[in-house]
Amino acid sequence: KGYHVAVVGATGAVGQQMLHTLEERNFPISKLTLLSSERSAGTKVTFRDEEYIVQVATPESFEGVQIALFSAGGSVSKQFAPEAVKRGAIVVDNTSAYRMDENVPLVVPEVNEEALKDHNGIIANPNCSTIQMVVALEPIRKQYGLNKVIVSTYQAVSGAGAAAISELKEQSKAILNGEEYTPEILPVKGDEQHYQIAFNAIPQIDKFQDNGFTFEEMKMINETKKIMTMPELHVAATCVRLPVETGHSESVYVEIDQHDVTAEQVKELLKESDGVTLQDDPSRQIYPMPAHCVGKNDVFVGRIRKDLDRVNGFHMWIVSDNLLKGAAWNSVQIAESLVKLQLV
Ligand code: 11C
Repeated sequence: KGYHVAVVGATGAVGQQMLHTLEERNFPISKLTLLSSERSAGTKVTFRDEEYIVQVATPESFEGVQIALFSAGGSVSKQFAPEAVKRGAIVVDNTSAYRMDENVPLVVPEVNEEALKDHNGIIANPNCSTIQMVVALEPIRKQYGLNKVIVSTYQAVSGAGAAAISELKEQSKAILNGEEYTPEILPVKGDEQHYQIAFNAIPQIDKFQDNGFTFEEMKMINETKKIMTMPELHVAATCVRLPVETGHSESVYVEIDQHDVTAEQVKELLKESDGVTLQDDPSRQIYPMPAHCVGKNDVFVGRIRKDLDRVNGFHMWIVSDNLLKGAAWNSVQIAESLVKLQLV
């Protein structure tokens, strides 16, 4: 017994992690269809010891598919997700194409699994930096109430895809060898200016919006409000790219509704929370770091401390593998929830 599953974008950084996660979780699959854009079609991929050839996605590719995991860019999702739904599939879309559509649930299972019940064929997987933050914020909101979130991110280049990883590696080598290197990809492929990422920090992820925030920052703001069903929540974000290959980090300041909570209580709460691993012991220099969270599904939280001036303010440091909980694992987890809730 199993499901006919399609992975769209099977050769990409996230697509590869999706296949790995489906294997690791032993997801019930009776048939697997691997799809991509024309550029990557024909690539051979091994899954559960069987070799598959990745096919070009067409509307007909989705005949008989029950669950389709999309991660091939927004335009591919716009073109093919409705075709998949028309043919009876449930789509879990890892792009930003449908996230703010009011008919599309935006789901992080630890936070709003129940929202899956309202799906109309498409379920959106949030942005990586949003997912890891809300996994840590939701237990705090439930226990103490939450009214303000200010976040600064320290994001890895793999969030910008495989080409950005190569750019970081090639550039680092060139600079260490004293050679010239012209940046071509970061911060944003289509933008006019490109800047060195090796040995640098770039305070721009995705394109600037008219309000002075970048699109990545607006994703964190709008998606957090939608996932937590808190349109009134005060959220602000500054997103920064660092020369880290994988693993996004975030410095998060929150204000809760209650005034008598201690940092120890917040630590105890997060220690018991689903999907969270607490790594917080300054006396032994224990705190999360991206290099240590790569390959792990959890969200790691540490450096929890009370603000010195605001009785309801707390600071914390949140780290997770952006390709796993930020993308592939959250998508597969949604698929597992669909099975558990008998929605597929
Ligand atoms: C980054 N967060 O790190 C982005 C990547 O909307 O799914 C994820 C883009 C998205 O560059």
